[in-house]
Amino acid sequence: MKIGIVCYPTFGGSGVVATELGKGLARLGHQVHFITYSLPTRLESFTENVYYHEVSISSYPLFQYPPYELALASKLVDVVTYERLDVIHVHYAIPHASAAYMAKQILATRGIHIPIVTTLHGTDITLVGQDPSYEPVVTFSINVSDVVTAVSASLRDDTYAQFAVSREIDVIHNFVDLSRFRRQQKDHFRLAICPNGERLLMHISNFRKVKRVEDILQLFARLRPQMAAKLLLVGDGPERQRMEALCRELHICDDVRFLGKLEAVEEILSVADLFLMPSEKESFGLAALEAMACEVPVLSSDVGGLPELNIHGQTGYMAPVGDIDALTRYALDILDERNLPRFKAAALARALEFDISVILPRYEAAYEKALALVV
Ligand code: GMT
Repeated sequence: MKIGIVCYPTFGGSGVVATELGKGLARLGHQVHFITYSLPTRLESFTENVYYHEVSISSYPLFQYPPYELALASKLVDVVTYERLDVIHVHYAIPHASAAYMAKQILATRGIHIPIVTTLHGTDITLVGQDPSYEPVVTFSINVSDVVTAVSASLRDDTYAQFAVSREIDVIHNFVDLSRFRRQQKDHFRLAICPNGERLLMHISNFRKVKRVEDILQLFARLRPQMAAKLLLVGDGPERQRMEALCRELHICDDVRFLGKLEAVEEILSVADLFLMPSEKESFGLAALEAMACEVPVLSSDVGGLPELNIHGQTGYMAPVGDIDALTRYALDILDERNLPRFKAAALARALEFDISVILPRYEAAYEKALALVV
């Protein structure tokens, strides 16, 4: 099959899922064409059956906002026509689903009929999509997509609850490639960060407000006097500077390191004892799954799709959003040497259920279903 994939190419779960999916499909022999405004972060090297088409946006003094959606639709028309794609798969509804719909209409006038599969990822539904400046277009483009998938049952239910959508939405959980994400021997990393055998807590995100990084710092400030520990914060984003200031206020700078963006997160995850995800909203929590694949238990909030991944008391714990006392108590429990090995083993066992080999056939089935609708 020839599949066009549209996604955000930057650091962020939806782009990671789209890119790993495309690479996985290519390994199975499908031809995959990525159509984005820059090279997706995880599409680092040449891969057989993978093609990349850059959406170029020409500017003009009249445009305060260059119309990206039109440039994307035009590029889709071009790639579908000349590469003879069978299906377009868009990740994150805004503005990809509506751009794909426009391309589909233009192609139909040329006698080319192509189905659109839309995957909803999270804030396109739970946050941005509900803004009145986008809502009518999001609702429409979900309704006119040929197949719609959501990355958790929680996100599917949110879509039904918050939009005038009654069509079928298939749940296809996110996945991890366990041949890449697995615990590696990185003793030198570990020694450099925790020279005296301290426990290592870790967080990876885009440092948006919704990730509640301040809860992690508050938790760590309470845990630190009770346990020798270090905290590694990986990633960057709008909240980072405020969080650095909070570290100073809480007097925990000596034990906290901000690493910034990293490509090979599986290497750093390999030395962690606990992954923290206290988010206010989280449709799935891909970074938590990647941590579990590296045998790292997860302490998360109990919102959105997190209960579909993190098993309370087994693979880690979940606490209500903002409940720092509970988070601290649970962190101490997981990190207790009598408990840690059991949590680590359960985290890996759970991750195996979300291996790419389990989930990828579900996307292939979604494409078949979409194709059957247009022929
Ligand atoms: O949250 C965002 O800002 C968008 C998106 C992204 O691109 O990172 O994240 C969402 O999609 C991920 C992949 O499906 C999910 O694992 C994340 O839980 C989800 N983020 C939220 O729901 C906040």
